Amino acid sequence: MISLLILTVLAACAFGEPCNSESNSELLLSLNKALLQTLQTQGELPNPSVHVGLRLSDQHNLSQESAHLQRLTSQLHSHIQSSLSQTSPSPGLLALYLLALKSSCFDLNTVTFTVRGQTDTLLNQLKSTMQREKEEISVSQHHRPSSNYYQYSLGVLGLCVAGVRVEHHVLHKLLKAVEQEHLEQSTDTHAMAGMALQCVRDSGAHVLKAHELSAALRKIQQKLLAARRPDGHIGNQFSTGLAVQALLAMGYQVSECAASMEAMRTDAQNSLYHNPMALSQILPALQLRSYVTVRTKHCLSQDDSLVLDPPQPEVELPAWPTVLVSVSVVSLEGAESSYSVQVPQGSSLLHALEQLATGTAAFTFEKESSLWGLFLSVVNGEQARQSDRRYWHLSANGAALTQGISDYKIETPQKIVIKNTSY
Ligand code: B12
Ligand SMILES: *[C@@H]1O[C@H](CO)[C@@H](O)[C@H](O)[C@H]1NC(C)=O
Repeated sequence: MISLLILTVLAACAFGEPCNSESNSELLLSLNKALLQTLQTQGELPNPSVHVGLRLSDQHNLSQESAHLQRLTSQLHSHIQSSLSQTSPSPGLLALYLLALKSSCFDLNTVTFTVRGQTDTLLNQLKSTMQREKEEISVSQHHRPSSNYYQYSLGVLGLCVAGVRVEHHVLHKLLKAVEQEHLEQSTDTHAMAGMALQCVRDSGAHVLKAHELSAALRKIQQKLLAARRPDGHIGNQFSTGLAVQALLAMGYQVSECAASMEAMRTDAQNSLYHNPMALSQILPALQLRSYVTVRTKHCLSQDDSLVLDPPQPEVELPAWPTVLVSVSVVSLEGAESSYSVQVPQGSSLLHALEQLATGTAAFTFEKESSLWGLFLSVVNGEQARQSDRRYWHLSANGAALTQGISDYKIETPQKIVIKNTSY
């Protein structure tokens, strides 16, 4: 007994103070400020996920949040408006927009789009997009929506937090997909599906489906718990936030000192979460909160104390030594082309690819912007298209990258493989 006690004390000393609430709140404050700071450097489009992250936080800067809300209802709104009249709209983006508005207690009934002379509310647009996605699942060979199950789940969550009863068949398709394991083998997707289904259950709108709902939720919880890694992450560093959010929403006890929470705090201390999307998904989890709470969010007596730190003076970086990066491109037919390039240590993969394209006529690439940053879409003139369920998969020394081309940094000599892959 005594030796056990000594061991425990020794272990606590060896790992430092494992869960210090004072330094935790300091870390939360700095992440909250970092997320607010991203509003300053946003690209052309305001990011609805960032808005949700800010709104679910304890501390606020209300004037900056309302200025951002304004940008969402003008710039993001017109972006979605034009996508509605051209391509099939992304249910995930519609839902994120809705979540952002709802998290600011904005009156959803006043939000409308006019497509080919027809005016309809955001809610109705999301409903009809989900109907189309539901039909796509029925007819598609692999039982998949035309977007993905992550977005399908976001769509269900969006309708649910808006207080709309999710159409029976739309819900049923998600329940079936969970049961028959048609969801992508992704922790993020299971987490989002879990939040969507938990929201539906909390809203009490589908009493007839209670059994199926419980079974699906149990299965998702099992999947999330099975994805826990020895280092505390659930899935990888960028899915842990959503996974913790989902577990919390499902009523699973996640304590302040849980391994998953410690893992995210360690990542944050190592400045891993500078991507605004990553920050926006992690921050609610670190405050033991989930997207499902948007459904019952009130905007009364809010804190208004968050002030940005003065900008840090730019530090002159020393000239880094260069490292050799070899890049192999594997085309659709399986043909491999290899190149190499020297870049300063710490360069992004994007920078390496740009250097390569400048020096090597045979290598070209194109990128598209998304909420996560730049997505590599075309290499050597070959497009890996989402409509064909293909993409350019990235790996370094045989391990899949967990970041995209603009975030991934080259620290050591390595072999990057860019492979046209189906999913
Ligand atoms: C579905 C999905 C994919 C699909 C997207 C196509 C589709 N229609 O299904 C595919 C399989 C193509 C994909 C690819 C990759 N993905 Co992905 N993906 C997701 C997932 C599960 C959902 C995205 C979504 O639909 N969001 C909803 C809509 C509304 O938001 P959106 O931003 O407009 O969505 C688009 C972009 O997110 C884009 N996209 C998807 N993944 C990535 C990754 C990066 C780095 C970028 C810039 C864009 C991007 O595709 C979405 C649909 O068009 C997220 C999970 C999450 N937590 O967000 C991971 C996620 C975004 N992906 C991730 C990664 C790492 C990748 C890859 C780099 C993996 C690799 N080793 O190659 C590649 C991208 C490589 C490239 N060519 O640039 C990470 C990003 C982490 C980070 N810090 O950047 C996430 C968070 C998963 C994770 N936990 O690791 N992905
Ligand atoms: C909100 O942020 C702005 C810009 O950093 C700052 O000037 C303002 O004082 C902040 N508001 C509050 C209430 O702290």
